[in-house]
Formats: sequence, structure tokens, C-alpha cells
Amino acid sequence: MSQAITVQPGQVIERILTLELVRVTERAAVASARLRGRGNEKAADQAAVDAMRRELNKLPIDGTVVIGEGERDEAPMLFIGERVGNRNGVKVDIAVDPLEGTTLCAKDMPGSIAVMAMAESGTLLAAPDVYMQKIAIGPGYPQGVVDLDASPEENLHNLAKAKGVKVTELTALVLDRPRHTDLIAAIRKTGAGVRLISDGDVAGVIFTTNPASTGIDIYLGIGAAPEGVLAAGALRCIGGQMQGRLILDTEEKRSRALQMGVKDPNRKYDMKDLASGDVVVAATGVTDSALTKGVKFGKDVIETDTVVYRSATGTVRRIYGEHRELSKFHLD
Ligand code: VTB
Repeated sequence: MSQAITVQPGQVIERILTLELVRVTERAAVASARLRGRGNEKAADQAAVDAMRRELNKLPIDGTVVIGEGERDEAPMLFIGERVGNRNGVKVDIAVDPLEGTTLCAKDMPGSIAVMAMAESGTLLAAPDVYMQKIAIGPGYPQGVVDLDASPEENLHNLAKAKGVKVTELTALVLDRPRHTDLIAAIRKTGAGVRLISDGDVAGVIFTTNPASTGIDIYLGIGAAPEGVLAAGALRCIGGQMQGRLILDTEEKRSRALQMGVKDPNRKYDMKDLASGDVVVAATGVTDSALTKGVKFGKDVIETDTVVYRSATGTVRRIYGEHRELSKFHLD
């Protein structure tokens, strides 16, 4: 008889679910990877959503989507508030970005991933689909060395001092958007470098956790709020610091946010406010990136590359998958 796996008190997310998450992101990645380079962002996203939802509903969880494809009326699937799982299990929050970097996938460019997080119920910020101002650095620095409300100059100088390098040796990662013109100029004025990305700031934030390999010391700028929560979940597992503030610049956005429980529209969220409990995050590559390789389609085998993070232990696993039951994948 197989031995039962004991769940430690306080460990709400059973470790067995860590692997289950990998299955979910693998399937979403394979489904959208079939549509790489086809120029159809919507179709690629829909394929990822369908596959992710199908797999999620097989899991022994009672899940609620808190970060999803949108609000109920506009998103047919994986909308905020949707219940997922077979309901026979632990109550959890689910955050999904079935295809992060839809444009990258549609253009077959590097950096698109299928990503999701599962957390203790009530511990992920239910963020509306608005922008978020974000700052993130990796582990190993004193708490508060950078701050969302400090200038880019101050942040870079403080970070350089804490790292024991010259500011000219730092590189910041920023989304390539007109809204960042001043930010980019301010960073460059310090002598630091700027790496621009066209999309994919979940991975962008994660890159700060390993500057030796990615070359990225700090993430700065404005991206999407749901991606901010997913990134904070991953950072909680690996270590690092992150802050975010929702950009609620219209009455409509403020009232939508209020409905989702955001009482103070100017609140500065810390990493632990964005993801406060036990969390597991998985990401599978759709196209190649510094985080994971993209899906490879062979004659008899489909290969996937996944990274999965678990906050309870800080474990990071890289899972290379060879999938042989191809008939199952034809569903996608
Ligand atoms: C970023 C990026 C995402 O949204 O969060 C971005 O990392 C922000 O929105 O991959 P804009 O494109 O409007 O600047 C994505 O591009 C996709 O959601």
C-alpha cells in the first residue's frame, strides 16, 4: 500500500499540487504553441485558456479565479470569480495568465509563457485589469533599499551601493512603451543600462532574482496589474522585494477596483500584500526565453520546459517534459 503524504500544519497547499500545476501550464503552453507565428493573438490565447481550464477542472481543489482573463461579462472563460477544480479539496485562490505575451506568440518571438499561481484562499490580491506601477529586485539586499516612491536615480544609486558595484554596472528592465520615455531617460542619465522588452513582464520581474545569469538587476515601470500579482507570487518563493501601486486614474476604474475590495486607490502594495500566503507558481515556455525553452513538436514526442516555484520551502524545480500520448494533446 502506498504511504499517505502528510501535510504539515499550516501548509495549506499540499506539495503534491505543485506537480499538478505543471500539468496545467504544460497543456496551455502546448495548445498555444501550435499557433505560434500565425499572427492570431486571440486564437492563441483562446487555445491556452481552453486547455488551462480543462486541466484546472481535473484538480482536487475548490478554486476561485482571482486573477483571470477579465471580468465575467467580457471573458467567456477563466473570468474573475469563476470556480475551478473538482470542488473536492482545499479552498484556493487561482491566478492565471494562460498566454502571457500573446503578441510574442503570434509573432513567434521569444518570451511567451503559460503561467499560473495557486495560493491559500484569500491571499492573492484580487487586482482589476488596470495598470500597475512596479518596482522589483532580487534577493540578498537589505529591506527597503529601493522604493516605489523614490526617484529612479535614488533607487539605482542605493541598489548599486548595496550590491557593492558602480551604478554604471547595473541594468534595469523596462517595458518598451512611450509612457516610459522619461523613466528610461532618467535611468540612462545615471549611467545604468536599460534593457527594453516589448511584452512579458512576469518573466521580466523574475529575471531580477538571478542577475548573474539574466543580467537584470531591477525591474521598473508600468505594466499590467494581474501580471504584477503573478510576478509577486513567484518572487515570494524565490526571495526578493517588490512593490506595486494600481493606476486608478478614472472614476470608472476606481469604482471597479472598489467593487473588488480595493478601498484605498493610492495604496502602495508590498510583495506580501500582493501575495500574502502559501503560494505555488508554474510557468511553461511557449516560445524560448531566458526563463524556459519553448514547446518543441517532434514526430512522436512533444517536449515542454517548465519552472515551478513553491513558497513553503523556496524550492525551484525545472521540469522537462516528454509527452508521448499525443492523441490526448490533439484535443488542444
Ligand atoms: C505588460 C506585459 C504583458 O501587458 O504587463 C503589458 O508584460 C502592459 O500593458 O505581456 P500594455 O501592453 O498596454 O502596455 C502585456 O503586454 C500583455 O498583457
